[in-house]
Amino acid sequence: PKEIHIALIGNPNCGKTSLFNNLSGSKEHVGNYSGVTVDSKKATVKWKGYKLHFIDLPGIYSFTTFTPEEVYARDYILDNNPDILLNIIDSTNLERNLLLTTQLMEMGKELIVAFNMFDELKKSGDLLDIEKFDAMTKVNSIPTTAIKGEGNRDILNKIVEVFQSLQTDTVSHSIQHSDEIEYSISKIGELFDKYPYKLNQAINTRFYILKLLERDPEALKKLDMYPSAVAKELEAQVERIESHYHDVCDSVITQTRYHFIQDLLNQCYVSSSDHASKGR
Ligand code: GDP
Ligand code: MG
Ligand code: K
Repeated sequence: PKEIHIALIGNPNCGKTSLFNNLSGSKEHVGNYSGVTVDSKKATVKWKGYKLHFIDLPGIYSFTTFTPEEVYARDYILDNNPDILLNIIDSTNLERNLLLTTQLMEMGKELIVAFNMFDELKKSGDLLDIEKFDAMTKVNSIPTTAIKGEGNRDILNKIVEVFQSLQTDTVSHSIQHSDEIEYSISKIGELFDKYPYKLNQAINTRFYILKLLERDPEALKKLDMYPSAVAKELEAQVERIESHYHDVCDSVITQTRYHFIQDLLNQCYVSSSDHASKGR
C-alpha cells in the first residue's frame, strides 16, 4: 500500500496526544513532555488502501525561539520531510495557537489544521467560520473533539484527499509580509537562485530567508555553505529594514504574523459576547 507520513504539531495542551491516541487507537498516556526530555510517539493506521504513519511531535509555541522541543520538532520536519503537517489547534485559544500555524504556512509544506476542543468552542457560544478560514489561508481544516474521537474519520479522509491532490497541486499557502520584507526576500532570493541550491529540499527558500532575516542561529550556520555575497546582502537588507522600521527585523516579521491572525479572526470568528450584543 501507499505510505503517507503525517507529523502532528501544535502548542502544548492543544490535545495532540489525545488526537494521536484516538486516531491510532494507542494507549499512550496523555500528559506533558516533562522538561527537556524530548520524545516522540509513532503509530500507523490503515485507511482507504493507504498506510498512514503518524508521529506525535512535542508541543511548541513557535519556531522562533530555541527550546529543545522547538529544535527537535523543526529538525524532525526538515530531516524527515513528512508529506503532511497536521497542526492541532486549541480552538478556545485561537490567537495564541495560530502563531505557530502562520509559521507552518511559511514552511511551504502541505498543512491540515484540526480545530480541536471544538466541544469547548461550541459550549462557549463562539462562532468560527471554517470555510472562510480555509478560503483565506488556502489550508484545509477540520473541527475535532479529540477526547470523544469526533472528527477522526474526517481527518483520515482529508489526509488521503490532500495526499492525492499533492501529485497535481503546488502548496499555495503563505502569508504576505510587508513590502519592505517582501523586497528583501526577493533580493536575497535572487542570490539563492544564482547559486546551486544546497539546502535540504524539505525547506523552501522563502522560509529559509525569513529565518535568516530573523537572525535564527541555526539558519545563519547554514549560510557558511554560500559565497559571502549572500551574507553581505543579508546584512544590507537587515540594516535597511531596521532603519526603516526603527525596530529589529524579527519583531517586524512577528508583528506581520499577528496582523494576519487579527485580520483572519476579524473575518472568521465571532465571540459569543459580540453576537449577543449584535442580536440585541
Ligand atoms: P497535548 O499536550 O497537546 O498532547 O494535549 P493532551 O492530549 O495531553 O490534552 C490536554 C488536555 O486537554 C487533556 O486534559 C485532555 O483530556 C484535554 N482535551 C484534549 N482534547 C480535547 C477536546 O477536544 N475537548 C476537550 N474538552 N478536552 C480535550
Ligand atoms: Mg502530548
Ligand atoms: K499535555
